[in-house]
Amino acid sequence: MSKIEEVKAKVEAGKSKLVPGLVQEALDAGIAPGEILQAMVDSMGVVGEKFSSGEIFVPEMLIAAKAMSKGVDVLKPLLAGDGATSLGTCVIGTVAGDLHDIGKNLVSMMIESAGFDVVDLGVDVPAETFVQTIKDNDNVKLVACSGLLTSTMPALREAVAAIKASGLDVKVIVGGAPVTPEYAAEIGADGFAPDAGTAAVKAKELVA
Ligand code: B1M
Repeated sequence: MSKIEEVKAKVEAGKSKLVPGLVQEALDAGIAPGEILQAMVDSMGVVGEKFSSGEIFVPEMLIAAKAMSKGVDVLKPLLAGDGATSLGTCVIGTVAGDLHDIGKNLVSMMIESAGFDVVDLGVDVPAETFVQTIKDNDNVKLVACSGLLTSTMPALREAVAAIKASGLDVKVIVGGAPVTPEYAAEIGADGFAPDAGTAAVKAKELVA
C-alpha cells in the first residue's frame, strides 16, 4: 500500500493517533501537501457514502472527522501562507443547526493565509451572532458562512439576510457541499466558492 493509500485508509478507519505520523511520512516521501489533503477529503467522501448506505453510523463519521482534523494539523503550516498583509477581518462560522467544521476550518485557514485576520465562531452559529460579532470587532470586511446539510441551507439564508438587514458594510461569502452558485445568488450572498482554495481567491476579490 502506498503512503497516500495508507493515509486514506487510516482516515476512513478513524485512526486519529496514526494519521498525523502517516501524513508526516507521506510528506517526507515527497508527496505534495495539497495531494495529501485531497486524499483525506476523498476519504471523507467514502465515509459519507458508507454512512448513506448504512454501513457505518454517526460515531464512525465523527471519529473519521477527528482523524482527518489531526492530519490537517500537520499540513496546516505547509498549506497556509504567511498572511503578511492584512486585508481586514473575516468572521467565519458554520450556520445554526450545523455541526460540520472540517470544510469551514479549511476555508478559515486559506482565508487567513490570503491575508485576513480571522474570527472563527465555530459551528452552530445563529444569524444574530454573526451580526453581533461584526459589530464587536474592528475592520470586519467579510463574513464567511458554511453549511453542509440541505436542512441547514435555510439557516444560511437567514444569516445572509440578517447581515444584510443590519446595514453593516461587509461582504458575505457562502459555501459548503449542498450550496450552489445559484442558491448563493438567490439568498443575496456576495460570493460563493466550491472549495477552500477558491474561497480565499474569492474573498480577496470581494474586498478589493
Ligand atoms: Co455529516 N453529513 N451528519 N457528520 N457528514 C454529511 C454532510 C452527509 C453528506 C453524509 C451522507 O449522508 N452522505 C449528510 C448530509 C446529507 C444532506 O444534507 N444532503 C450528513 C448527515 C445526514 C449528518 C447528520 C444529519 C447525521 C445524523 O445525525 N443522522 C448529522 C448532522 C449533525 C448536525 O450538523 N446537526 C451529521 C453529523 C456528522 C458528524 C458530526 C458525525 C461529522 C462532522 C464532524 C465535524 O465536522 N467535526 C460528519 C461528517 C464527518 C460528515 C461527512 C462524512 C464528511 C464531511 C467533511 O468533513 N468533509 C459528510 C459526507 C461528505 O462530505 N461527503 C457528511 C470533508 C470537508 C473537507 O469537505 O465540509 O464539504 P466539506 O468542505 C468543502 C466544501 O464543501 C467547501 O470547501 C471544502 C473543501 O475545500 N466549503 C466551503 C465548505 N464550507 C465552505 C464555505 C465557503 C466556501 C466553501 O465559503 C464560506
